[in-house]
Amino acid sequence: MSQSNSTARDEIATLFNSPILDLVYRAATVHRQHHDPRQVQVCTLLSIKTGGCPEDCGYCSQSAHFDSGLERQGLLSITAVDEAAKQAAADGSTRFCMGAAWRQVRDGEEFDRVLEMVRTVAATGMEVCCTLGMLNGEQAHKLKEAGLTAYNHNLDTGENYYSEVVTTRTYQDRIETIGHVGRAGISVCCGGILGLGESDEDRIDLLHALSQLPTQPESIPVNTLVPIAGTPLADAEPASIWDQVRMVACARILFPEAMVRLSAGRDGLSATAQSLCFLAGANSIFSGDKLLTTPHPGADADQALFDLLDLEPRPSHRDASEFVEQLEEDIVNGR
Ligand code: SAM
Ligand code: DTB
Ligand code: SF4
Repeated sequence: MSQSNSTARDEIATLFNSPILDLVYRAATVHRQHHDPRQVQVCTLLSIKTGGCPEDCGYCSQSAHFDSGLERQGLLSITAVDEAAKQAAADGSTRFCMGAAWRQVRDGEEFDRVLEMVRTVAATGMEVCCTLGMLNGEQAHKLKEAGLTAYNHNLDTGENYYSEVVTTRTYQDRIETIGHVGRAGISVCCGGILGLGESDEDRIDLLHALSQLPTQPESIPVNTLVPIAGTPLADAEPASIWDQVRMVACARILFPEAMVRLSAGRDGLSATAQSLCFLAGANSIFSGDKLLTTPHPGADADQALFDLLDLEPRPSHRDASEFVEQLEEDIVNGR
């Protein structure tokens, strides 16, 4: 690690270890300088290919290495995706994310169908995100041409702890895919999971790794483990609400312009706990009563929460090209 990298990590560690109320206050201030705090983006997630994944991510219901009892589903039809996307747009979502339980994208009929799905969703006017596992530069360009806004590929945890959770790919594999995504002009959605048995040092490493990515993430999902029976992490010690608030606040301070997405694990959070996360800078949620495979609060509970807190669904985030322009402007101005 170079001197500047270790200095940056020290600064992140100091931030991470600051008293929680100071951290929330600072994050809330940054949040208000860069975003309208009343607006929370509502996104929809659709599993376009479910289960039977060759990877061994120890938290995942979809890995073929563990018996979670999940029913497998082959790649959906374009019609099914079109219907789900139109429904999501009608329900007020402004971002539609399609997830496939693949180790990597393979060229051929299925990838061509995914490209068509991207075109179909883009036609609704929503932002389009995909999470399909590893991909190469050419595949990233094809997705960009089809109209993809963002690609989700999480680092999940710190590099030192990663091999305790996943053995079928490396941290470097993840970073390479993210590099292809950024170079193709697709915005990077990259975050992690809390509650894998990781230490605070691993969480600081994750924040540091995010800050060192070849393209800065425009979107940072903060997931909390939804324990899945049959997986190695089924009985992991749950992350506390303070762990979640701390991670959200650090992400907000370190990435002021990014969307910080309160993602998996929201089903277990009270309205009070979620309010703290919004105060600390979370400004996006997934809607619906199911995430990819796990239960989620559902539209009625979310509407009640928005009413309670006087929140409103945020319109579409600017597109990737505007984001890249902003980054270039920031670099020129030394920000
Ligand atoms: N297969 C793709 C990949 O490897 O990137 C994408 C799908 S995967 C479900 C996307 C992310 O969901 C993972 O990186 C992880 O952070 C999160 N995730 C998966 N299972 C989870 C669980 N049980 N609880 C919380 N988050 C989970
Ligand atoms: C992300 O970081 N969180 C979302 C999205 N990316 C694809 C998915 C979470 C999946 C949670 C587990 C499940 O429902 O299977
Ligand atoms: Fe497969 Fe993604 Fe689940 Fe890992 S997280 S097992 S790559 S679907």
